[in-house]
Amino acid sequence: MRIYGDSISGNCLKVKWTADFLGRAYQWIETDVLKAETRTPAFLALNPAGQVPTVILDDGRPLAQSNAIILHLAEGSRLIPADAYQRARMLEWLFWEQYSHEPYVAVARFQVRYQGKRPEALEPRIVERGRAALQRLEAALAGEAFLVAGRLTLADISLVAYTRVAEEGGFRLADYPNVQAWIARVEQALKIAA
Ligand SMILES: N[C@@H](CCC(=O)N[C@@H](CS)C(=O)NCC(=O)O)C(=O)O
Repeated sequence: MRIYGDSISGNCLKVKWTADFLGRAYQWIETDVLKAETRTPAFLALNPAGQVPTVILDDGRPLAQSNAIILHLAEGSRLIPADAYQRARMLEWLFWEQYSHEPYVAVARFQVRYQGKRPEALEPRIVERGRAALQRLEAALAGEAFLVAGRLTLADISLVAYTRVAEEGGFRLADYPNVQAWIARVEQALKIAA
């Protein structure tokens, strides 16, 4: 499998961590978003949306969208609950991540860390919704080690990607102690450096 990804992107790291956790062989092709390497004719032929992560499976078929990719890689593994309700709860988090978390927490981080914006200059709506997303995680993790079924699933991998670097977007993780403890647990389970 070939993974086209940018190492600064949480969406791309979700794919790398899932492949590493499951012991899947892959070739990582660093694709620099800041240099518009996702917008070249060659890349657009792989993914017309012009975005990483994009993978080319061993049989040559392409697949994009981080959460779709990790679902495909983890099919049949312990990262997806066998129980239908728990699996649906995991999917609930994955859809929420893309609509209510990533657009605020990741966008704030991109603007501050990579576009040089001061956190005070961020659009208030981004900050408010980012904080609301972190607060929702904080509440969900009260008394829980992981988001679903009491163990590591794709919900944790997807949501930890941008949550663990939220401070780069001006958010204060110290305000969310359950989230901080969960980040450490997920990083340990995935064997990724804190
Ligand atoms: N919803 C997509 C988002 C993908 C995305 O926004 N990728 C960014 C990097 S994090 C990108 O490729 N941006 C480059 C561009 O749009 O040209 C996913 O989860 O994979």
